[in-house]
Amino acid sequence: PLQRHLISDLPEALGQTVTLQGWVYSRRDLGGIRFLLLRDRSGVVQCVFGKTELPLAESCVRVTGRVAESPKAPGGLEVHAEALELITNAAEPPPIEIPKEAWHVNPDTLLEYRHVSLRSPKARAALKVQAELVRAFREVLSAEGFTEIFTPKLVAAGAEGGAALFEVDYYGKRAYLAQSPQLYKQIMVGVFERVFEVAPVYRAELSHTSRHLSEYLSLDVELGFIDSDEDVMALEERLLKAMMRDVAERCAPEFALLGAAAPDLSAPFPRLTLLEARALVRERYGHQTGGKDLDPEAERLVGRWAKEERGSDFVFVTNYPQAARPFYTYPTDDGLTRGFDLLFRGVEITSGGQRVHEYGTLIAQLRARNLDPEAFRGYLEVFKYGMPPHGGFAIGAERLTALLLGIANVRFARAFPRDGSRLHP
Ligand code: AMO
Repeated sequence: PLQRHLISDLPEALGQTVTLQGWVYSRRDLGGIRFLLLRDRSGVVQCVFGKTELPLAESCVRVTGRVAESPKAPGGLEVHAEALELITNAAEPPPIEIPKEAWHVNPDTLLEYRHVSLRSPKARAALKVQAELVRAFREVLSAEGFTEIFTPKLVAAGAEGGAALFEVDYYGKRAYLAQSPQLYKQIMVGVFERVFEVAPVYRAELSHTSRHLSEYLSLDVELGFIDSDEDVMALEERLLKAMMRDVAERCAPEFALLGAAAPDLSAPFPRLTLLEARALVRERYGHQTGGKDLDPEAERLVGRWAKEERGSDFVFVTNYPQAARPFYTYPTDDGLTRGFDLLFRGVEITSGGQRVHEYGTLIAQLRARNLDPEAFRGYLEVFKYGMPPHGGFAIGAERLTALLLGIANVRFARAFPRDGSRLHP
């Protein structure tokens, strides 16, 4: 079999003849000498040719040559090519040129040609970091006794109230794409006590914001036998700190490429009740918030306070009013709930809280919201058979990734984003 080197291994192969495989990143003709920039999964290297005909950008090639030092080449190395083999010829030049540095085309064009623009080192770095975040999520939770679950995405009823549903024709009946695994992850607490899921969820969001997708990756957690939402927040803080530390270490090259700063994790995540948060943004920053929730500007200001006063990139906002939370949220006597949000760098990345675990209360909560208990039959039944006090949360993976890496729009933290106007590629 062919002894193939990766570009990242070349520093150890100085003076040796190696065979590389990858894509033609770019080519340059200087008359008697021709340069081919080769890209593989591990990096980029300059290959130097004589009069050889070089294939179109993005063709797949195999290059054999000797590794030499070259202070002027990217990475300080180049390959003096002896042979070039075409593996797959690019049929035509790519619709947009993949740049070495920043893109100079508008973001919509990048998304239109996402199948090609994804090959740029920065686009790839963002998805790589996301993959590592998800891996760390699984590892940390598995080590704490959680079991991974896989719940249906075709469902009979929505769980999240506010958010709009995508309807599907299900053998002549009406079904929906799941907005969240909420009801199923609760049922699964009755099976495993501690569960998590990594899966896409669907929100028919027509609003064009930089933080909403129609399909996003939800990192869901649910655990039983808790005392209150305090246990849930403690778990999430532990989890996120471990994920962030792990990923900052493993993905140091990606962070450097993207100019991203790892968050400061030394301080505990501060907590404010929603009422305190409202008062804070009003009194400290003169911002008036209406509505049931914090608006994006209020979130930004609460995030700023957490950073300036508590040295934290994260802040929990707790005790949301009942009117602002779905029916499954644990209500307290004061009209509030044990439901919380977590903000990261001034943007909500999580909703979570303690849930109702008592059958009668659940029925009352549904009725109070004019929801038909019949639509939730399968879910409700399980509350007759011993559900422990439980709670959990969901992290939006694209928001987490984008905020961590300083990416301004969640669309660029998903390989093929879906939104109100995009179903291709
Ligand atoms: P919620 O609806 O707040 O809560 O969603 C949880 C988190 O998911 C992310 N998110 C989104 N990301 C991208 N595009 C969207 N349209 C979008 N909508 C939400 C956010 C948000 O904080 N079942 C509850 C969670 C729970 O209580 O366990 C739920 O789905 O980061």
